[in-house]
Amino acid sequence: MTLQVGVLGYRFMGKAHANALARLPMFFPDAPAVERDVLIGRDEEALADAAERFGFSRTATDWRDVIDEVDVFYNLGPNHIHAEPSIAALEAGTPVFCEKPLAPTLEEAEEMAAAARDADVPAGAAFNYRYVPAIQYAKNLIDDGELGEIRHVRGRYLQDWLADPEAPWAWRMDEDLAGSGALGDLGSHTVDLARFLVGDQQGELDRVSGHCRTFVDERPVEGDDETRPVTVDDAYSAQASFEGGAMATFEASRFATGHKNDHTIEINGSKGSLKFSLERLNELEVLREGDRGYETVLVTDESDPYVEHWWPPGHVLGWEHTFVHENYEFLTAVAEGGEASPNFEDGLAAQRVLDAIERSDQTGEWVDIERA
Ligand code: SOE
Repeated sequence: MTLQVGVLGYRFMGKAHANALARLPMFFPDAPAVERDVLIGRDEEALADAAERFGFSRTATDWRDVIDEVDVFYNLGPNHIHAEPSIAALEAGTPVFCEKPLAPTLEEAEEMAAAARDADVPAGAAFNYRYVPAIQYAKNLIDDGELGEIRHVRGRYLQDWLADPEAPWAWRMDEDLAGSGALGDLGSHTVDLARFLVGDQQGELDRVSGHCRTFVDERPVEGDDETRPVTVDDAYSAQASFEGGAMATFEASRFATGHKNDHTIEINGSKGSLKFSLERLNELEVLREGDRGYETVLVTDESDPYVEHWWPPGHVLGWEHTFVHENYEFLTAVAEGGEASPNFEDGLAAQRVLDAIERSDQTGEWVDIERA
């Protein structure tokens, strides 16, 4: 059976996922067959152009008209439209793949996770960085006990696209549309990676102290004389603890001059350590027990996660491959009736951390993170 996929959103994420769907039959022959059926958006002209370029059969300007007609629904729109269409799809028994952060608010994330619990179909949260081969390699090292007991997790996600105060206003700067700023957009990735990598050993993050800051609170609207307020954070930092006792520090900024898309994570355990940087995503720096320094492991061998599907050793992969891998896993779960990973519960768990960081920033106190 060919899965008919409906995709809401045709800009950055629409392009990334459409590319992944197009690559699947070529590189993952055991992936379920999919048809890029319907592309959903509001601007008819832009939509028609995107549908042609991305290989979709048709378009729709209202998700309500097609949600019952597709086998899988991808929600790649801005954060404020994650909840309603995703919940409607789940209630119709349609599997959903939703971009991160799961929702603008904890309340909506809870409603989405509740809808996913009630539905008997996969509900996936699109945290693509779990699907970098070097990150999967790191997870295997930690699970095999190579790092011993984890003591520290240090994650930061740095960008600089807002350092210029004249950079134009966008939906990502509006609390009603995005929920939060660097915190939700970038911090959700780091929190998810931390949970993914050490959560099996350390449990959930349980306490947090957070700090958020907006440096420029008004921005020009492109092609207009108007300005609009920035109602989200430009940067955040937080310190946190895991139930198992490990300490974590997290940071993200859209004002980190010189950093374009710099996501790093470092983990120190009682026996060893590892360091990963998205700017060198084919590598993992590993320090094992007894070593005097870090060894740089090139994670491009055929035995490394997902690599056998691509090129011979040393022929490096890129950012877009993470989308192919996550689409492969999600669609396989759909076709085989399995569980999506990460799922809406993971999206909700990350959202609980983001919400606690904001509350801590407001009160100036450490905050306990809500439990499931
Ligand atoms: C924001 O600038 C952004 O595009 C995020 O929305 C993505 O999730 C991240 O992968 C890259 O940066």
